[in-house]
Amino acid sequence: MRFMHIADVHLGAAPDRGFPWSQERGRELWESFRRCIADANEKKVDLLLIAGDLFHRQPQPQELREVNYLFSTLEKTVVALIAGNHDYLQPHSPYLSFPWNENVVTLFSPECERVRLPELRTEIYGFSYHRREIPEPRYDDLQAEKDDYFKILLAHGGDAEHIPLNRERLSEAGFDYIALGHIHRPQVYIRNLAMFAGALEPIDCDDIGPHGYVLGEVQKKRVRLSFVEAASRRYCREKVEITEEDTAYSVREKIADKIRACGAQHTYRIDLTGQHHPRFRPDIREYMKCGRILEINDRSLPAFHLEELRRQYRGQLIGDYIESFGDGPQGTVEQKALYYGLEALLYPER
Ligand SMILES: [Mn+2]
Repeated sequence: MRFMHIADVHLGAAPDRGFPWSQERGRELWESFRRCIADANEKKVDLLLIAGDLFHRQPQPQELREVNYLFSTLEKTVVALIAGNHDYLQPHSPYLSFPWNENVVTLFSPECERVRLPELRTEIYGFSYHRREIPEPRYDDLQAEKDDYFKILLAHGGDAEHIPLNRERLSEAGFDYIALGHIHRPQVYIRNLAMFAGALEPIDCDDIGPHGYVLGEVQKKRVRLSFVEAASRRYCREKVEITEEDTAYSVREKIADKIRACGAQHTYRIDLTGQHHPRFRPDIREYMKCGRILEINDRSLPAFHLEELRRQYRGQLIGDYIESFGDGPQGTVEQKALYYGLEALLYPER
């Protein structure tokens, strides 16, 4: 038996709100989901597990028709689905009344259900969110039945407001695989047993690193897990170091080079570090045009040559000011005070 585990697709979201590519990014989430379904066919996956938050908010009936159409293109795959905290089941949720294709199994009860798939000798346990938050550790008391079926728990949560998880309890609950959703960075939660698939596509700038899905290969109740990168973009946080020689244009070139090297398709937050010429001013607005950039933080410091300045201005205000810091500034606050003060004294016209 081969399964694919995805989570947190967040269809209906438009990430990077306010940036020119935000709408297009919303379409990319759909496109990534469509590719995933095509992969499931190509890889002859028996079971597609969706561990909550397929939608970013309440799904519209038309959106469910699209999703269901994609499910209907699966040649031999059974789909198992729960609702998470974003797409939780309100009393009149279109999720509940939707006429799903026959290969779709929904675990939409607020209480744990068990679905048996005899042709796969597999059993799936799980339940859905019916409210936005569930602070109770609802997975702690689950126990799988003992028989020779492969037991899967489909679960969503892992923080204080969304079903806190307990590693020990989960590892002793008798499941053979635990398909987790909610935490957006893909990660192993319990070795060979529980994984967060992570968001299929990264949704906000904290979802750094690769994103995709988990593939599982089951043989005689033993599972081999692998992660497949499937997202079309990543969020990256990169440093660009400035030197005293740099000018506004050379810094722009450095940023453009960095983005070229790491991949122009990705979305960036850039930190400028190092030391700039005391009279240099970064042109952040211009630099933002170098790629898909969400934010540029200038953390560079002016390259003051303190010894030289102290000698040059001995007995004058500037010399006294430097000397008032003793052997040098202690900590970042003093350092900022020294640099701001020197800037004001040396370049009062600014
Ligand atoms: Mn969630």
